[in-house]
Amino acid sequence: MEDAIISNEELLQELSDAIVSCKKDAVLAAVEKAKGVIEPSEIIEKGLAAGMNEVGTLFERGKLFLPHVMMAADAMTSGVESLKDLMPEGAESKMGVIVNGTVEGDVHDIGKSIVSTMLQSAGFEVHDIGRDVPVKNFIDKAKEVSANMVGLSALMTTTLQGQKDVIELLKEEGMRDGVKVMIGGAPATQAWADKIGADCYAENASEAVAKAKELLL
Ligand code: B12
Repeated sequence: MEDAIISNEELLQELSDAIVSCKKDAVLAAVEKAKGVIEPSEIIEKGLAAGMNEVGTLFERGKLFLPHVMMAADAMTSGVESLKDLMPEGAESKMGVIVNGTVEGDVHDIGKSIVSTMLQSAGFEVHDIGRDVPVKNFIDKAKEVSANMVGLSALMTTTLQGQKDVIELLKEEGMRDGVKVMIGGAPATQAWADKIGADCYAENASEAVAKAKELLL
């Protein structure tokens, strides 16, 4: 029993180290090894995302440079992609319709995509509208698919304002009562969510799933 725990920890460490190495092959090999042993959501959050956070720290300290970060990001995306066939498709009867995207001016989409994948496999109908998404597109898509919730990701202090702008436009369009708003991304906080009148803030993808269930079920 203890062996299994240790070996899972080692696998998670290997996943994280592979991301830090910025090598796609190493990441895909580590994912292959972990498949079937560890839950896909855990591989993503406790292995790959943990590695990406480490990359962020090394970048901030000047130990890694932007090309490394781009390679790590690319490897991360491939790693998550290779797990998609293992993630449940989602329930037959949809638990709610969610439009999710990264706000205008912000191209960071790794975390947002993880959140979309996890919400989808939890049974929500998710429309991921990408990154650098103009405010109006969130509203248009929410109308088109009769969304119950909009998810807004922002990874830079300079783009956090975009989350507020979407909420304001939802109000202007008279849609705010019918559409919950969930915000996330490294610089977002519960205090910011309260300030801009979002319904909730989630720190990571598992929390996003739990909070979406709380608000929509
Ligand atoms: C990878 C990365 C990139 C990649 C992005 C690739 C991609 N496809 O996403 C590239 C290289 C392209 C990039 C570019 C830039 N980046 Co950059 N980048 C990062 C880095 C290192 C990691 C981000 C990441 O993917 N983390 C891993 C994921 C899994 O975590 P996450 O995104 O936080 O997501 C989790 C949670 O936040 C949450 N979540 C996320 N979204 C959502 C949404 C909802 C609805 C919910 C509920 C939850 C949720 O759940 C996720 C899963 O657990 C961060 C550093 C950091 N510490 O964050 C800098 C960082 C965000 N970048 C930064 C900057 C400045 C830039 C650039 C301007 C270039 C530069 N000079 O460095 C450009 C931005 C261009 C633009 N206009 O957007 C700064 C932002 C500073 C600030 N102002 O706040 C950071 C903080 C680095 C730094 N300290 O300088 N970057």
